[in-house]
Amino acid sequence: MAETPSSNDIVREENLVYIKTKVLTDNVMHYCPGCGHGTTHRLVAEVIEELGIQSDTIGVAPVGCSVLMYNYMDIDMQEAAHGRAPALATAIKRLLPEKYVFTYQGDGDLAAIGTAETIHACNRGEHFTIIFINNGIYGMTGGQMAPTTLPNMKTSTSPYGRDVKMMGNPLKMTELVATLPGTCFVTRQAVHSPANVRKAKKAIKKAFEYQNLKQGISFVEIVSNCPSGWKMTPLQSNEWMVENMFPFYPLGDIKTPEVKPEVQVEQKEGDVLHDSLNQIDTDSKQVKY
Ligand SMILES: Cc1ncc(C[n+]2csc(CCOP(=O)(O)OP(=O)(O)O)c2C)c(N)n1
Ligand code: SF4
Ligand SMILES: [Mg+2]
Repeated sequence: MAETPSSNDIVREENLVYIKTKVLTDNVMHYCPGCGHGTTHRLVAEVIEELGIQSDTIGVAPVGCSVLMYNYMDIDMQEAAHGRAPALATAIKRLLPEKYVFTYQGDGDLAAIGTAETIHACNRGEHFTIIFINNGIYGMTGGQMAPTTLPNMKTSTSPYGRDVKMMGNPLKMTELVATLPGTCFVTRQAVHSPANVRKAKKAIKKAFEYQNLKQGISFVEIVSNCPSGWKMTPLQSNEWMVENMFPFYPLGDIKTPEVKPEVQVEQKEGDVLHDSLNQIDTDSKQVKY
């Protein structure tokens, strides 16, 4: 009878299919099982590693479930007061324009308390990236209704469902910022399936690369789940998200930049970042407003 292989037979370099990026620390993330925050952190970290910008990137963490993001990313990060991340990122990018600067914000942070900061930073055309995690709820504080909560969606403060007559309509921040002249790349992605994870990573990478164009904010919404706040298993929450969130928040690019020859980055030999920037597909249709 053949011997059962031991773990030493299997755990070998040639059998490796995945290595955790060194831009993520070894700290165990506190997120609930199945939550999209963890996957999105990984994608941001992988993009930073692939672009070779670990020591040139400064992130701004929000208030919300991802408040401790700086514990998980091995890069310089700053914590902002609730909703104020775009204001802080503005200061950082203006003082250190050679750095890659991003904010990472939930929907309560970005679309409720930080609406003004978000809209004004996008309208001014600051040159940083916003990663926006839209799970339609205030996850951290117990699942209260957010501006992004869907019509009829039950939350702890709308237990009979969001009645739009009384509670107002959900706010589509991503479509809204796309109308502003200060945004250059606006896209909506998700991370619930391998195919979507790949697309989301590509979008995050482009968003970082577009900072070099100096044409304004690059804005990536990730439609995400909150299994705990939605009171579902991770699997149920992903199915619910596909059935209910995606029709209201459709995935795809909303605005892509026109790459003008005069702002194209000068190519340096062996420069991975600039190589990939100049390969960016600029044929995608630009939405005009
Ligand atoms: C000025 C202020 N108001 C309210 C709070 C309470 N608070 C902390 S996190 C949060 C909601 C976060 O929701 P979201 O941004 O959607 O992040 P999620 O937890 O869903 O990822 C609120 C209201 C606070 N910390 N500061
Ligand atoms: S409460 Fe929701 S958003 Fe927060 S970690 Fe848990 S699943 Fe994620
Ligand atoms: Mg939220």
